[in-house]
Amino acid sequence: MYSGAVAAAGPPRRDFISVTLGPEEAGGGGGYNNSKAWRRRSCWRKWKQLSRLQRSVILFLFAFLAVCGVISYTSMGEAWKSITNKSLDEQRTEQEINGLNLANPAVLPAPQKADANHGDYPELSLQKPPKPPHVRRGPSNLQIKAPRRDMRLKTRHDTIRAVEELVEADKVEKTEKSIISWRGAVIEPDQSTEPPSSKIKEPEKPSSVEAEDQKEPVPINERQLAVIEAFRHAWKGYKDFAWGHDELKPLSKSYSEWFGLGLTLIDALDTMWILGLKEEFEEARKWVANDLVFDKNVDVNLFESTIRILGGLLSTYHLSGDSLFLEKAKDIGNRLMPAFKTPSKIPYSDVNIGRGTAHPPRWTSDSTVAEVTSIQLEFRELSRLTGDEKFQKAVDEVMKHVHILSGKNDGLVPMFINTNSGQFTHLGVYTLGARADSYYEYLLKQWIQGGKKENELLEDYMRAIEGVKKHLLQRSEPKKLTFVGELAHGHFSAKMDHLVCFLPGTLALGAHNGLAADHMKLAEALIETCYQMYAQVETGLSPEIVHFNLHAQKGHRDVQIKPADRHNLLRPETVESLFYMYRFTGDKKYQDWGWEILQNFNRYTRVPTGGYTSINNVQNPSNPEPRDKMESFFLGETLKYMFLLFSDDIDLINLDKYVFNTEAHPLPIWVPA
Ligand code: DMJ
Repeated sequence: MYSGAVAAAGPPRRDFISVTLGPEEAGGGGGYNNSKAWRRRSCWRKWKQLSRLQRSVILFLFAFLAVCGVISYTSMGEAWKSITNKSLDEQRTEQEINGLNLANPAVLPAPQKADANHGDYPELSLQKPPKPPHVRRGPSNLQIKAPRRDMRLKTRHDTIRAVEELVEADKVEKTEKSIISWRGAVIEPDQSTEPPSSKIKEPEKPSSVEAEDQKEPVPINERQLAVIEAFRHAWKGYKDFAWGHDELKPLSKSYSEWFGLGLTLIDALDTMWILGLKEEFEEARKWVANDLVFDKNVDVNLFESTIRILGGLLSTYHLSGDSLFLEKAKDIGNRLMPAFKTPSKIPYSDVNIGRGTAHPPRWTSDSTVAEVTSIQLEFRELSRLTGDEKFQKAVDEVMKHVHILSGKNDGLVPMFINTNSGQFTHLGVYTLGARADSYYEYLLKQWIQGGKKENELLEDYMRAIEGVKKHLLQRSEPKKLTFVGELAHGHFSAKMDHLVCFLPGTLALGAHNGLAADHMKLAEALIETCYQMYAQVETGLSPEIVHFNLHAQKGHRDVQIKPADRHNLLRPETVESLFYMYRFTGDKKYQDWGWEILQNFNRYTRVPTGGYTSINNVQNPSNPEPRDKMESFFLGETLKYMFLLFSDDIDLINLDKYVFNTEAHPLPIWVPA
């Protein structure tokens, strides 16, 4: 209790404070006076009446409240500043860091699950990207809040600086995470993927970087660097003379159009991602965002645009997590759908993507079997991502139809199918080369994509490989190379397209997935043959087609080449198979063979001013007769498989998580092994 009387007698020492406004005090010896001077005097008097301890306690309380005020003001102020002062550009950059969909990002959008949604993935705090020593570990939201004890001692300026440092450190950490996702393509396909029948309606977030998969990046080796150099050289030519067009003509320093859709650029997107070519990727992404328009009155080939454009966009979406690519994939996917409006539901070969009309080639109502049965991986994936079953339904129907169709020979299919009747045509000719090749490849790969449940696909694949063994396998002289020939109306021909060299890789992939071990033996024999198709030729490059020697003749090699077949289009099939063989066996000879091939591409097909060219004559090292064309698959497939072949990192597109489409675009396996 405090009273004016006690106060007048001199303040006793008290250990507590109590303020009572009694009547005498209200009067205060002069009655109530509300003037400022009276109030000031009265306060001052009361202050003087307090004990030293009481004054110290009050002063301490004020000081404490003041420090708290400063702390909350500074942190609120920072937050407020970031909300109100942030320019649009800054906000866009931040959204991009978080993996949101925006056109023209300043930096490559980081994969969504790597950097975004920290709250959803608390395990991300366990990741171990290398950090500068001053950066704290732990979730970024914790890092920004400095411990109160430290903060209390800081002046306002110090406090702001400390917060800035921590925000800066958080930014560094984010940047480093995205760098890791560049090197070694550690983005993993979504582990919880499901076949589209049980579909989710929202587009799925494509990539997840699991904490345990955040390994240290595997350093790039010399051979991989050589591939990067080759890619850059090819890209320079494309950029300088053909930017935004379908194909580079490196000698005439111009371009050719096929569909007018920037085919090379789209085909090369995921290669750039895998090779870690960030700047090139960003530039290409800008083109896709600003200039890639599908609303065009143009006829495109259903198969080619599916495997190159749709496949390229889908895989780039999965690797980068950037939804721009999914939007574009949906757009082209929808525009290709009119192809399936045929009497038999076997699609037409050509679609006008602007008009929404489709038709067969002018001279026939047939489609080729490989074309209608090698678009499934892409359309099935599009269904899974969009939740729209129409894409998968259309392509599954084709497979079901072909599954029961008569006209096969021990699982081997003819090359043509009629879009009206749905029947095979030109019966009696069987090849694993042009027009049938990827039918076999996609039987196995769809089975893998769908989690190895679709038994009809597996049955057809196994039966076909038995058919190959029974009807198409032979051995050459003098080296006794095992090769895959052709059968025409009961007559065997020792002709083998370079295209058939996809087969060793596919067989090895099947064996890796638990199929017969003798498939691997066959793969080993066939890849040796494919290598010899290069090694036995003067330039060390394979021709388009070879004929194998069946009878030992002095001075004759196994590989014979006809004048019409001696061109090389920079095709990928052999390096593709070398890649699979190296992945599954670890035998370095496959890398060495690939290295020889790369050097020969550099020797005979490289154009000094930029780009690589197809050649007309692999038998003439002094004049291989450049053709003046760089096919889009050189960047989409050949160089990508080279880079992967030379890598010792099995997580660089892990084959238990991804399946490559026939244009080398990796798509996720729905239920990974
Ligand atoms: C590519 O477009 C694909 O690999 C297709 O399956 C076959 N032809 C070329 C490459 O040779």
